[in-house]
Parts: sequence; structure tokens; C-alpha cells
Amino acid sequence: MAVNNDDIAQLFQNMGTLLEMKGDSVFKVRAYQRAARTIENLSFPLAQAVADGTDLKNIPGIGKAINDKIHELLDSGRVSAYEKLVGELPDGVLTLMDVPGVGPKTAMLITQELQISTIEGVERAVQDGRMAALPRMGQKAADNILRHVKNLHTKDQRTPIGQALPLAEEVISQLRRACPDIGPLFPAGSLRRWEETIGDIDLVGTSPNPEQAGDALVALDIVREVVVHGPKKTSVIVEPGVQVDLRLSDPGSFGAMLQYFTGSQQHNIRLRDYANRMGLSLNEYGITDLSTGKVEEFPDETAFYARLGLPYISPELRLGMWELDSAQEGRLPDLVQESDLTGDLHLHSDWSDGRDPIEAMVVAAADQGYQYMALTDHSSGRGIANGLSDERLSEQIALLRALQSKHSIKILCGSEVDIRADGTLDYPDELLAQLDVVVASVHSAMGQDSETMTQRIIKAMHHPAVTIIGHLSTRLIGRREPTEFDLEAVLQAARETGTALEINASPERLDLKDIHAYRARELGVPLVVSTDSHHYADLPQRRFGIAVARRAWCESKHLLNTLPVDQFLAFIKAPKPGRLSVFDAALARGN
Ligand code: DGT
Ligand code: CA
Ligand code: CA
Ligand code: ZN
Repeated sequence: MAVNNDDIAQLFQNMGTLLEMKGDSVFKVRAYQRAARTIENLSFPLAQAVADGTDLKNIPGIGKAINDKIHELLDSGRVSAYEKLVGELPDGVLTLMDVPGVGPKTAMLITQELQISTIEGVERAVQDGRMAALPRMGQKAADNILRHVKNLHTKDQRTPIGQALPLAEEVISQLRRACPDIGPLFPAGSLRRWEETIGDIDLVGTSPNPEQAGDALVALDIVREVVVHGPKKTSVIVEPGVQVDLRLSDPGSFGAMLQYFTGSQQHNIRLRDYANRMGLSLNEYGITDLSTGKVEEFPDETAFYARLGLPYISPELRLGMWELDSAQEGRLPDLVQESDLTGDLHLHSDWSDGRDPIEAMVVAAADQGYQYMALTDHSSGRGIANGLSDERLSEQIALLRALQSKHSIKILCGSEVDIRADGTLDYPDELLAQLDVVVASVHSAMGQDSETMTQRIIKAMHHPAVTIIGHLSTRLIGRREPTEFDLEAVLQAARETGTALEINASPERLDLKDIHAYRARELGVPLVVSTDSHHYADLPQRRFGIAVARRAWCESKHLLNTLPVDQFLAFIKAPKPGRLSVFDAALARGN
């Protein structure tokens, strides 16, 4: 278990408070409070110091009692004296004390007078006026508690990466404007690992004047609330309710800091064990030689990993799974990059539910540097999405063929065809046969049982015209659950029929998700990253899809739409399932 200094300090702060409430000796109370402040301001992690055999009693403010409790906590994950104190309290006092501004006395008052033990209870009591009516409380203090409670709620809620990343980019650019002498400044944590949802945004960077940078963050208009404003870390809540942690270091030790706060926690735990076996210890400041106590600093992560005898490990792989073994064995993948993509195969225009004319989408695709693009408006079954009737699709095909002469990017005629509930497609075969690219997707009857859904998708895959299955699970992150289906059976069928699977890059979908894409790649299923753009400005969202592919350990050769246009055309023109040989040949060549 990782226990950081802030956790330990908080525990002693709470102990002091609880003893104070019990009316224990003022000296004892002060001792705990002093220890909490000391630990908060230490420049090294206590857990590390203990692991290295440091005698904590040499630190001013840490006596025998505190020292024993730190050891107990680090050894067993608990402190029995603390648990005993907590056990004597009414339920909920500690929860309430999580609300900034609610001290132990107020927490006791609220629990006892209002019989409240949960944050939700506090919310109700503020709204119905009972809170304000408490002695020495009043409306203003009650409102203040409610505001904090709402922030605690948002802290528990994870933010989809599609919102978190642009928000982080906005904060970074505002901070740079306010404080131009900041050096490199990057998102770390789950955001840098491209997790699909983010607990909070961690920013790390370098600055000649860290305090000024912290002050600048606190002063930004976008900041709703200041959580911590200290010398080492500044935490704020920004609109619309997401926490941002800012930490700055010297340029010389930035590598260790970026590595430490990128996580994941599991990756760092494994890396620490690995380093320990080499006689080294890791922390956010550098790498310490355990025999000499000498600390080495690293300006970048490549140098940091190199000191451990390891190649650079991309953040997307840092899950604490098998990436360290692969790194040691020199088997890390050469991960696919955005610039490897040669085309986008899922684009909508204002002919169906897109917002822009066809030609705007063609130009946008060319601007991405693509060699080809497929326009894939909806089929007629999607009445609400203004799906194209047979006649309108024929008309669109003619228009696209004519448009080709004006553009050098290869324009492919496509459709996003509904897979009906029974697995049949939404256009007649003769019409489908005229298309270059058919993306077949489920948009209806999403509640089917697993067996029915699996057969439905597999049936669509067996259709000779179907090139790609779009957004396989139909999930919307945080809004709609995925459908039920047998993933293994679907992947087998994809391989057998020569049907590609889409990694839908739209950040509300990310479908296939990372672990499904991982399995698909293992089984040799051709994958494509497509944006499902409904607006010309959506095309850069490919970055989210590429991140999924990278988290699935995909190299360029695992994606079909990294093939040069001639090979891609050879793939789609070859009859299924024989077209797989085109993909497999590219795989073997390692394109
Ligand atoms: P999140 O925010 O829940 O989406 O996930 P992360 O990975 O961004 O986690 P966060 O923000 O708590 O911490 C950022 C990184 O800092 C985490 O990935 C690993 C690193 N870290 C280093 N020491 C500790 C520790 O003692 N506790 C935790 N929680 N993280 C630590
Ligand atoms: Ca985080
Ligand atoms: Ca954090
Ligand atoms: Zn679509």
C-alpha cells in the first residue's frame, strides 16, 4: 500500500482533533497537530525514509509515540489507537469533517442535532433549512457547507477524457499566459495515460518561480475553489467542477517528477520493487543509491528509465500489468501514432445528421494529410438521423464520383448502414455492391440478449459488402451501457470473414474499448481508427482513438487505415474473406 505524506499528516491532524473533542490533555493534542504540520512540509516521502531505515525520531516534532504510529501505519495499513478513537464517535463525524470548514465541533453538532451521518443528509438539511437553524450556524455558513459538499460530490465523479483533456489544455494555456516564465507543463496522471475517465487533472511542470505559478493558478477566472495552496502543490477546483493539481520542479529533476505523477500507482509500485532489487530507491525527486544515499536527478523520463536499464515506456502502457517484463525483454511495441493514419473511414455530412456539406468534410480530411476518406452517411432506417433513402444514396454516389476530379484525396463512397435487429442490412444488395466502404453499425434493439446480439453482428459480418463493423458495443461513456455480446465469438467471426473492426475515436464512445481492441489485435483482426465526425472540426478527435489503439499495444501494422492508399484499395476490392491476405502481408512486412 502506498501511503503518502499528506495521508499521514491528515491522520495525525484527525487524531489531535478527536483527542481535543474528548477533552484529552492539551499537550497531547498539540503534539499531534505539530507532527501533522511537520509531515506536511517534509521534502521527502516518509514511507521512503522508513524503507531506507531512517530514524524518524531525528526529525523535530516526531517523538516516540508518533514514530511508532507511522511504523504501524506503514507496516499494517492501520493505526489501532486512531481506529479506537474513531470507533467511539457517532457515525458520520469523520465524513463531515471531510468538508472544508467543518471542524470537529461542528461535525459533532450536526451529527447529534440533525441525526445526519452522510454527505447526502447534509445536502438535504441545508436545502430544507435545518442546518441554518443550528446554533452559531446561520444561512451563510450553511450555504458554504453545501457548496463544499457539492465539490466533494464532483470529486467522486470521474470526468470523461473528452471533457478533461480540452479542459486541461485550457488551464495550461491560461496559466502560461498569466505566468510566461513557466517551462514545460504537461498533464500527468490518468490523463497522460489516456484513461477513458479522469478523477482529477494532474499538471506537472518546471518554473524558476514556483510560488508565483501557484499564485497565478489560484487567480485564474476559471477557478471556482482553492483546495490547497502550498509551496509544493496547488490544488483548485475549476469550472465545471474538476480538480486540478499543479506541481512544479526544477528543470534538472523534472524527469523523476513527471514519471512519479504519471503513475499508474500500480506501475510505480512495480517499478519501485524492480529498482529496490537493483539497490536503488525511487521518488519524485530522483533515484537514490541505497548504499551511498546519493540522489541522482533526471531532466527527462528517458534518462530516468535508462538509469534502471529500461527503455522508455509510453504512459499508455503504464498499467502495472506486464509492461515492465516486456520492457526488460526488449519487447515493447513501437506504438502507432496519429501521423501513421492514411485515411478516415467514418465521416458524416449534412446529407444525414452531420452539420457540414460533403465538400467541407473532403477538404478537412485532406487537411489531416490523408490519402483517402470515406463518406459514410446513415442509412434510411435511421429516420431520426435523416438517413439516406435508396434514391438519395444513389444520388450521393454519383455526386461523389463527380467530385473526385476536383480533389487529389481519394474519395470513397460509403455508408454507415444499420444492422437491423435480425442481422440484415438496411439497403438492397445491389446498392451496397456499388459502395467502396460499408460501415455496418447497431443503432436499434440494443437490449437484445447476448446470444441474439452476437448472431446479429456475425450475420452482418458474413455479408460480402460489409467492410467494417462500427462502434461494436454502442456504449456512450457515462451515459449508455454497452450491449451484451460474446466478444470472443465476434472476434473469431471478424477474422474468419475478413471484416475489420472500428475503434470509434469519438471521445463519448471510444468503442472498441482498449481491452477489447487489445484482444482483437492479439487475434489478428484488422482494426481501423475512425472519427465518426459529424462536423469538419471533429477530425482531430482521432487522437482519442489512437490512444485506445496505443493502450491496446497496437503498432502501425495492426491498423488497416495506416496502409498506403493503393494497398488499402487492394484490401477493400479483394473479395471477403480472401482480402485478409492483403492485411496479413502488411502485418508480416511490419508496415
Ligand atoms: P485519477 O486521478 O483517479 O484518474 O488517477 P491518477 O492516476 O491520475 O491518480 P492521482 O491523481 O491520485 O495521482 C497521480 C499519480 O501520482 C498516480 O497515478 C501515481 C502517483 N502517486 C505517487 N504516489 C502516490 C500516492 O501515495 N498515492 C496516490 N494515490 N498516487 C500516488
Ligand atoms: Ca489524477
Ligand atoms: Ca491528483
Ligand atoms: Zn456514425
